[in-house]
Amino acid sequence: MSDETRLTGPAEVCNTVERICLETPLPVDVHTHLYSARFGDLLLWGFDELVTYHYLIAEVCRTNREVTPDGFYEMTKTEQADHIWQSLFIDESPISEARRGVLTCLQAYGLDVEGRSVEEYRDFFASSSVEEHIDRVFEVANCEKVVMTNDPFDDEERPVWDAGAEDDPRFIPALRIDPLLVTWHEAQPRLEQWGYDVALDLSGNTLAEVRRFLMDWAERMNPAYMAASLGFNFQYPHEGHSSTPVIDEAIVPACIELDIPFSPMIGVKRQVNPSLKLAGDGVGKCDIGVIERLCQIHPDCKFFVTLLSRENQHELCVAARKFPNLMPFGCWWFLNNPSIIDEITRERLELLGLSLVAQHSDCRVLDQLVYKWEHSRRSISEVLKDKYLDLYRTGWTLTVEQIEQDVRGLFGQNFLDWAGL
Ligand code: HDL
Ligand code: ZN
Repeated sequence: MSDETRLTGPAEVCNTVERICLETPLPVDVHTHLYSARFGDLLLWGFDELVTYHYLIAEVCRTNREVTPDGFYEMTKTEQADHIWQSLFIDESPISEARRGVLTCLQAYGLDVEGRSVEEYRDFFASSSVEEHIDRVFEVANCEKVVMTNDPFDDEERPVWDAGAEDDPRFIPALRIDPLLVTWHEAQPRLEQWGYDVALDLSGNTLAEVRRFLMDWAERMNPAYMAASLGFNFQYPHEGHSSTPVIDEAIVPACIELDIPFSPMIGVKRQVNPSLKLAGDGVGKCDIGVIERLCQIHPDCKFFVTLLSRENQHELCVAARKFPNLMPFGCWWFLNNPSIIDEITRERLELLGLSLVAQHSDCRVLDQLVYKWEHSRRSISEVLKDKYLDLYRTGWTLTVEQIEQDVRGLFGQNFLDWAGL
């Protein structure tokens, strides 16, 4: 402790915590939908992609009811962006989190937000190559690495993996396997087509072959974890449903053999409004018992979990107290808003201390790495100020170095250490 920098006084505690939260390099953003440059158009970036983010599509379809969702999707990307910009930014204050985020990005790039010139914004992005812009975004966001979402069932993505492994160390693969658990009836014929001896009724060698499929893709991708987004009503165990033996006999054994976590992300209520397409999903409260039973039945498997319902987040904290193989992460999707990040981060620190990953961005557009983390850093900073002040008031000695270590952990180092990466 002798050569560490002790904090003396509440103001210094608060100022130091804020500085560290805003300036700590992000070790890893543990869940995104970003891709490295080699994936081509799968990587979304630039003004029009920012403004047509599916969160903003949902907002424009409720705000400007003169254009129906069908009418919106008939527009070109540029027309969609112009429509959203006019309806959600010019016609009314862009006060929602997803709207404010676009402006945070423009400001971070040094663009004239007050000028409101879409032409200037489009020209800015057009003047960079994707490689240049990736470098810029990682620098502005002060981010070291992101975890992708890589789907072997995606016909656009699979050929990129056929061409070789990921070679940009900033982009860590994650093996996304929803179809194995959610739409087995669609996954089975595709696995068969790819040479795996699998039957719809899971008979014969099916579960060993699913495990071989997972091991083959793990060989190709070297994923940080295996993930699946599961509905709010997902059951485990689920009597008579294919998902349970697929988990028990294929996914979990493969994760244990690979020594990587399985990441069930639970709570989506799919397509509550199908006309909104990707923007049409809702949220439902899941049975936390699914997570408890996974952790209890498979104590040798690591479970890296985020849940979509606000109520489930508190239950997840309690479950994590019971199972050391359970690591909660992020304020996912509809939870990724300052008011809820605040609540979730407080209850996590109060119940778990620092053994968690406070946030992920879920970015679909490269530029969101800038705003989602700028916003989250500030939200988390406000919580940590209170928590470290509480500690300070007990007479506990606080040091800059300890807080730096704590924050780096919360921002993703805890995942890298826990997953052995
Ligand atoms: O399933 C997921 O990973 C979700 O994050 C969905 O992609 C969702 O559409 C999303 O983008 N949430 O932020
Ligand atoms: Zn996601």
